[in-house]
Amino acid sequence: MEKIELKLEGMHCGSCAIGIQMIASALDGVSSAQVDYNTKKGVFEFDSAKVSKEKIIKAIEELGYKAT
Ligand SMILES: [Cu+2]
Repeated sequence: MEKIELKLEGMHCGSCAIGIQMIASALDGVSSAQVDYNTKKGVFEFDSAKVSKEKIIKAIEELGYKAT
């Protein structure tokens, strides 16, 4: 299991954070997603055999946020 922390840009309220959490946890291979609106950071745990960091970032960017 791998863990990454991403800096998230473009969130403007708590439900943005929940939306990112939901889309990330819906990805196959992602076991946990914790997004904090106040710190603008998200911590994602995933199985690197099933999903990549790039794929998680892409899913977040498709929602209209920037993840680095
Ligand atoms: Cu929002």
